[in-house]
Amino acid sequence: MSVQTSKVPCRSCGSLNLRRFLDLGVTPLADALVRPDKVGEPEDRFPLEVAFCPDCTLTQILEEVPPQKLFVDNYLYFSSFSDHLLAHSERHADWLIDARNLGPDSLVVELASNDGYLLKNFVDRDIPVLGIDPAPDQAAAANAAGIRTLERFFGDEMARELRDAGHTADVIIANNVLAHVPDINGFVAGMATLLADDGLITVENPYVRELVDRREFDTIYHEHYCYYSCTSIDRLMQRHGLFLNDVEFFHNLHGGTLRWHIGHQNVRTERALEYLAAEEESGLNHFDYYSAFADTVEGVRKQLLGLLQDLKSQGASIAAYGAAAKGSTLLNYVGIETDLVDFVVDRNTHKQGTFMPGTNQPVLAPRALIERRPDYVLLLAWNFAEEIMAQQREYLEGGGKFIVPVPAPEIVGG
Ligand code: JHZ
Repeated sequence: MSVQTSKVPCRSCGSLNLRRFLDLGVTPLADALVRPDKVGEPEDRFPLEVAFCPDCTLTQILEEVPPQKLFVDNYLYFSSFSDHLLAHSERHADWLIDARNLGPDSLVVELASNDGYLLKNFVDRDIPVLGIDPAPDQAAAANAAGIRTLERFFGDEMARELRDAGHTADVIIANNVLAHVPDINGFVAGMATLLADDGLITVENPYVRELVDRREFDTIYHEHYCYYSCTSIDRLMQRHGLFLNDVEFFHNLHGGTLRWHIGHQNVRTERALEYLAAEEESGLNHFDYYSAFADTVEGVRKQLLGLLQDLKSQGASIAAYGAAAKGSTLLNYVGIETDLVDFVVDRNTHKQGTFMPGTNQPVLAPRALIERRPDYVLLLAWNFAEEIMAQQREYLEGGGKFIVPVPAPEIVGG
């Protein structure tokens, strides 16, 4: 694989110096779970290659699948299926209400508000909200629950419409969405347009440092156009007159998540400065940090495939937990088909009855682990390991074992 590519411009700064460092093959779309009547039909597949921009430090994939295909047609991800995420979101809302003194005259806007899992905390306290999300079923679920939601893609044009209609946001929340946007400059320009002069934006996204250090290669898929650090966010925000003022880190959320506090004024905390300095010192802002990642990922692939093949040759039965997008990357990249893993369970009722993209395992309800008692369960949703293992006490107490695939395959329980 040649590392230099000049054809694709950086999504953030437009540089033509992107350097490729990882190729995960040509894979199906990670959330394109296959409906029973479509099994066996050809699936769309796209190259999945990752590159680093030496000019603004942003890591990104080179392929651009149209967002309509990813988030509107057949998008089954509902945020409300994790208790851990719901508890995290409630704490976030409580903190914002206190810190920003929010009340009946405030406006909280959430971009990619999904089924209203976060905004409901504000609605419960009579604080006006506006959710924006292009996914039809999720937006409908939010509206049905009384959480005002517009079924649209957000960008600067929409922000201007809202502003012209007299709306400005005291708080804008953008969790796990900035990675999902192809036109990040249009998106951030829109946030700047919509934010009140003294307003606060909080953005959450998995940390690219953890992706590399904790070998979370399976979080790479076509929905995630970009993989952020504080430095790449800072440069993106500054281009639109916004300032990165504070940084928080949540070790246990989606494999290590950053929350950035952003506003129109430059009031940078010591903590933000420390994060930026640490990124420079650790090398995260330079290509060398990423150059060995492809070998590392290939090592995990071989180890996991070898482990599953050994267990299978000893007569073990293996299932998987979590029809997650990251699960799809893992199964497809490692090459885990139905001869190794028989079925996948997931408690998202919208995903049950479908089949994993590319590898064809049926998605069943979690009770299948008790009914069928596989010897091992490959934990595809490893980011919720604690929550899932607590729920699966009966399976574990009956002698069942989990295989946690990253950072290195490990057998837990039994
Ligand atoms: P989950 C999602 O990624 C989607 P995914 C998205 N692309 C993104 O950016 C990241 O999150 C951050 C199920 N589950 O959320 C629910 C159980 O069955 O980790 C999900 O289908 N039982 C927006 O899809 C899946 O597992 C449980 O107890 O890779 C987890 O998917 C819990 C907690 C979850 O990631």
